Amino acid sequence: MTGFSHKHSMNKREVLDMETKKRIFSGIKPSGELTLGSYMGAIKNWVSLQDEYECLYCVVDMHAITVRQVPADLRRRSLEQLAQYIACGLDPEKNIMFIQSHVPQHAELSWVLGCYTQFGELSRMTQFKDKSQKHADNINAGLFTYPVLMAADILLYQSDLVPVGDDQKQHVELCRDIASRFNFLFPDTFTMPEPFIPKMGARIMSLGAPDTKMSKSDPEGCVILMDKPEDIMRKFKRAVTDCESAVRFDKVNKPGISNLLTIYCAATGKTMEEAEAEFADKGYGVFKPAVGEAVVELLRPIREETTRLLTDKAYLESIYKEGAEKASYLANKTLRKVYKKVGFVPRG
Ligand code: ATP
Ligand code: LTN
Repeated sequence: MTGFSHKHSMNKREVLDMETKKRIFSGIKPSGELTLGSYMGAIKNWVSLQDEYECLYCVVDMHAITVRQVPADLRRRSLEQLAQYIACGLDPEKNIMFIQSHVPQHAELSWVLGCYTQFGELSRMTQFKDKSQKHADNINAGLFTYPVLMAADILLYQSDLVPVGDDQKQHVELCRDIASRFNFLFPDTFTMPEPFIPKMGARIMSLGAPDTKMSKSDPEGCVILMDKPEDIMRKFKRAVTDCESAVRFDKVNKPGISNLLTIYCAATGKTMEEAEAEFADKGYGVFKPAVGEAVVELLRPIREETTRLLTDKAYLESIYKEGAEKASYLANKTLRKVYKKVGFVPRG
């Protein structure tokens, strides 16, 4: 499946951009609804990088099946997630947006890289340890080799930068280890990628338990992008705080308030000093609803635009089809090089 005519789907500007701009790859798995955490930790950054870089943003559905999914839900969420990428401000004209399973080179490179990754390295991954505890009845091989597929995602496109939240740093570091091992054996194969982690919002914590990451699997502590305003307000009003009354950033002693301040700053664009000054003489009763309102206003246009886009399935299909074509063209260049280097006979 690797004879390509995809060059034809790229115009001159796109080809030029690919030759001059640095490359970005990132993805989110459609294993649940997108959260405020994934927006502030990842997507917000994607949007800010789209002009300066050549970006590929992916719906990583193959990663999603490392935990059990209901097939119809996975299909629906994959499309919804693509619509949400666009609603968050990613321009399909500027970025290559696609669905991972549409580009078979991800799985192909993943197999090769798996043969250059050690069992011990994968055993040390904290996400694997967490997920195996959470899904003790289904510790499958895919869950274990998950970071190898992620390394394939990144290296396939010779990516320079990988914008992710803090929890993914370890996976990007493993990807770098795999790339340098491979490059040592087979020089000049892969570009060495760097993680790009935001200063503000790298790790948004659960509203109910501010010592754990906000995650889609915790409905009350987590705000999802499609939440209605009244749900958002309820979640913020109930957010866990502490028994003081001062609104000040202190991660160790005031994790709940510090998390709310971080969310407030990321939602409004204010600095921490500005936010602290704004609420200096106000109690939590004023502060918590103010954070809720800032998030309601941030998410309102995203929710409305997602709903609108989902009524236009033909448009979404045209985006992911074109995205997969362009991605395949780029992916194939790397895959051919890798197959040659490891000693596979060319198909001719
Ligand atoms: P799960 O809990 O099922 O593993 P998740 O909620 O961590 O999923 P992903 O979809 O895997 O979400 O994450 C997508 C991106 O968003 C990643 O780059 C991740 O680092 C980032 N991200 C996710 N949750 C947060 C968070 N709470 N704070 C900051 N960034 C986050
Ligand atoms: N592992 C990531 C999702 C992911 C990803 C990637 C992120 C899969 N492939 C490539 C950046 C680059 C997660 O669990 N959030």
